[in-house]
Amino acid sequence: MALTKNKKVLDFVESSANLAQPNNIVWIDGSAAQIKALKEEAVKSGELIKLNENLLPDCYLHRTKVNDVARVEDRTFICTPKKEDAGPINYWMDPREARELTNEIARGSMKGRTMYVIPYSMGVVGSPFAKYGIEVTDSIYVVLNMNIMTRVGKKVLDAIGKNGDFIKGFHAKCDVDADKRYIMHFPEENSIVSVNSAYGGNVLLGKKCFALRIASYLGKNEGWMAEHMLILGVTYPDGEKKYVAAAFPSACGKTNLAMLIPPKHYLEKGFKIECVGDDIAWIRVGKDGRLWAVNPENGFFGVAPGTNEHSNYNALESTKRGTIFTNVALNTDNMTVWWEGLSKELPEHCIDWTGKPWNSEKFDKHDKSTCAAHPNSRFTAPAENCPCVSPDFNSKEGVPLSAIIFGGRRASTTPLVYQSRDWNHGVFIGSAMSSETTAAATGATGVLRHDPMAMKPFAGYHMGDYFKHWIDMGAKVKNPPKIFNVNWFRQDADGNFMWPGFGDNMRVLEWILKRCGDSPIDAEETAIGYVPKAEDIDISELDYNIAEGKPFTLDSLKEILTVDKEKWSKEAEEIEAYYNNSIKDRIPQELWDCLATLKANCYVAPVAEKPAKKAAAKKPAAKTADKKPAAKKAPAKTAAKKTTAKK
Ligand code: SAT
Ligand code: MN
Repeated sequence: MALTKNKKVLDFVESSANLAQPNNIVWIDGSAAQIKALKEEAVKSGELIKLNENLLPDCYLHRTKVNDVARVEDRTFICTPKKEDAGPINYWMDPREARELTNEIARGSMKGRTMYVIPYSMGVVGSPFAKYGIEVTDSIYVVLNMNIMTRVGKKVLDAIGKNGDFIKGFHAKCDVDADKRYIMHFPEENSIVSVNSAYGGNVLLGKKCFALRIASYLGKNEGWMAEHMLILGVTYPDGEKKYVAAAFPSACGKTNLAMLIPPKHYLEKGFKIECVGDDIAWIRVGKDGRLWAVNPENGFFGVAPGTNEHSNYNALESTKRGTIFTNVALNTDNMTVWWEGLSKELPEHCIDWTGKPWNSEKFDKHDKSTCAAHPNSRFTAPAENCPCVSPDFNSKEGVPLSAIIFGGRRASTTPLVYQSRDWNHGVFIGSAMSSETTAAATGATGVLRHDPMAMKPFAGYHMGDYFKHWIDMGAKVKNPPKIFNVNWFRQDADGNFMWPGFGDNMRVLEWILKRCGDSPIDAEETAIGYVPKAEDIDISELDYNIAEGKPFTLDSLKEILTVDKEKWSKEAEEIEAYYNNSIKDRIPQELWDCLATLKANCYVAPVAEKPAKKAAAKKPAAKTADKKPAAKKAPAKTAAKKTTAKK
């Protein structure tokens, strides 16, 4: 029975049903009894496998089809009437064409099946940040995941009220046919359509589709921001709290940073990290002239491989109850789950993520296809399970940000940490981000690609306008957060990581926050921004060895803080080529100015010549100066070694 009198909701449900022709319609009220019954039904049908109730209470395993294991960026479209509004780095389709195409695919696809209507809220229901959605779907897996990842049920319909608006989400599994898979966004119609997939990021429509693609568009129009960022709080020994938000591409360690456990001597002093969010931040200007952020989600959709009690104790604990695992391996001896990196011992009897028997003989550590768990296997865990979840997790106002951090996987060039000179320069740094690709999306992994603000696959409109929105937001805030860039992934000549990462990232966080107060600690001004004086990063009790017999010393730290002007000069060319050839237009002048400064700062004068003071700064000059730069540098394939770690 319909749970609302809102005509727009009723019309949407009716038109969806008319199209997909389900046998019946079930409204998700969010009650424990209804969720329990759905789990039982899914276990009966084989869609979920019930795990050991004593060891993993209320936990389930789900396997997707082998053709459906990650986001499909090349089948994800922004459907704006004008192509240029989607911008040059989004896939675009005409909205009418997109509707016709997906209607054709979805027509009658739910015959003999049930259509579930999920009312959900991104953000705490009733908070000024909250936005509501209705997702219709024929997948119980989607219902149960949405019930963990968002706030679901009747209370959302009550909040939408009789006349309120919402984001329409239509999902139909159809035949899970990869050739007819489409994830369509209609930002101007507040609407999302997803067909022929049943994998997380493609079908949990509250997540990337709504909370990033549609929300980034809404944010631009309404004066706020939707970002691919974790949010964490640092509690100091005296009880003071500071918050940071950090953007990293998918599967680059956001969940690990968000739930970091500081090194022992920090804990002994009384430092604590609290997790507000691990993937998405919605950010608004507060009355006090600062930026305030909330995590619109209610759970974690984390990458399983590599997660263990040392790499991320808090994430692992979060998965111990009420969790749905997707595409991990099943340990049939005790009906628990396993994935590469969970433990050194391999399970004796195990079924891999495709449902086939697996044992250690099958495993070749150089061949991902022999893994028991898919490299992008996931856990969907309630945030409330997390031992370090922030007491501010459900705050309606969110938390004030002291710092924003950008980061990616870079084997060279980018130092461990540096700070922008000001907000606009910080926007430039974010716009110039690049990172090696991971298994979170289909396609090759380990390939260096530009990923501005980690939003390449998620900005719901023109990337140039998105940069402009960042610049405009900075102008609106009296006390904007300071902006930093970090790189946990720098490698030495032998391909070894030079920084331990994980809990030791606390040392970098501490420096970052020391740069944010009223009387910031000193730093070195370099060609690219402010770099720490090596002595100012605490490396005490750091027992990480880059190579056998070589302890981490001040010199090791100095090495990963170096800024090589020659490399940065090439980086500047690369950024210019990206601006000119990929984003093409609508790049704000402020960013061209920052690029010109970078070029000038990295200019290495030929011997006996005077260094040029400033490079030609204006956009047209920059364009003509670099007609065919993209050809210069093919995407670098980096050493496969160790690149899957998510520190
Ligand atoms: O698959 S998701 O898009 O939900 C996760 C990710 O890629 O960050
Ligand atoms: Mn993500």
